[in-house]
Amino acid sequence: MTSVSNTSNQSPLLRPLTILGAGLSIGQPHPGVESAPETMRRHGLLSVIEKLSSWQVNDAGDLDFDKELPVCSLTPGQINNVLEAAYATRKIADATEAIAKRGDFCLTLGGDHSMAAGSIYGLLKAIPDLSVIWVDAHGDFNTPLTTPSGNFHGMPVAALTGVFDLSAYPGFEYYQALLPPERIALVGVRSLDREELELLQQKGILVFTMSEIDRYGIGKVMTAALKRVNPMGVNRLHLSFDIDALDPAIAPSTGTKVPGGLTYREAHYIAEAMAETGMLVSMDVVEVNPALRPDGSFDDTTTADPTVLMAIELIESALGKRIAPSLLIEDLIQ
Ligand SMILES: [Mn+2]
Repeated sequence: MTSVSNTSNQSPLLRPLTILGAGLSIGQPHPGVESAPETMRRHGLLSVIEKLSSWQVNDAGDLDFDKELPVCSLTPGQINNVLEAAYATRKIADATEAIAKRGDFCLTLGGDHSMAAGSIYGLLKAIPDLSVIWVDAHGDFNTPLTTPSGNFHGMPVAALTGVFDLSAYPGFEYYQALLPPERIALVGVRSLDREELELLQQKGILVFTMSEIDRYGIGKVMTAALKRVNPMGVNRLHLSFDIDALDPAIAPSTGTKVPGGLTYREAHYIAEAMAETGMLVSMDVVEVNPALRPDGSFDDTTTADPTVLMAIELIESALGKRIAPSLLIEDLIQ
């Protein structure tokens, strides 16, 4: 941890929330994604959350993943940087477990999406009934045997649900798959490898692709996804939000762009629907890469990166920001 600060006065009316920077980048090939947590802070993330007047914000700073590790021998199939991934995953998991055990909302900022193999693993150790909505252009359901690239950010859902045994890989001996497949649903997907799709179907993991969103609308899709992962309405919820779920036209600074993504409002609706459950206890925001700015510049002091601003706005929606309360309208519509 590089810094610890408590930026608001303690109040019994405010819910505690801890921001954890997990700028992991070894799960994919593009440098820059590690700088997202600091860039989001510089663009006012903390004050934006405090303005919601619901949260007592604590910033746990950024985890440090630098460690001398031996060069790893070949593993069955391929996980690139496997020892670094194992070390970082454990560090992230220990941090999120501690935050959740304190009872804080845990907001983890990536980093690439491989960090969620750690964040959600740690959260599940503290909150065994946690259910997950995974918003993503991709399935993130490859295994070391099916991956075309060896990039760990394409495997976290498979690791979490135990479709392959991550603990068999060097450094990951500690790891356990703690997430039952029926407690995760994927939303916004539009790019799946063939074997990834077969494995998702075998495991019975529900995938709400962009087609379902086109056909039924995001409202019905979120109702169905939440019903699937939380049928009795009693489970606590985690939102893992990959910024590449949004259409690249509105969130271009990310490493693995796929056309035909979520609109601005669809993305916000997902975050709002999660907040409205009253059960959301944690969130990851990942794959924001400020080094991949649409204009090719690295200077974010003169013009703000639209993708960074989008990520901050989505966090606001997930933490309760509303255009207006909709309670009276709901009575009329139903
Ligand atoms: Mn992802």
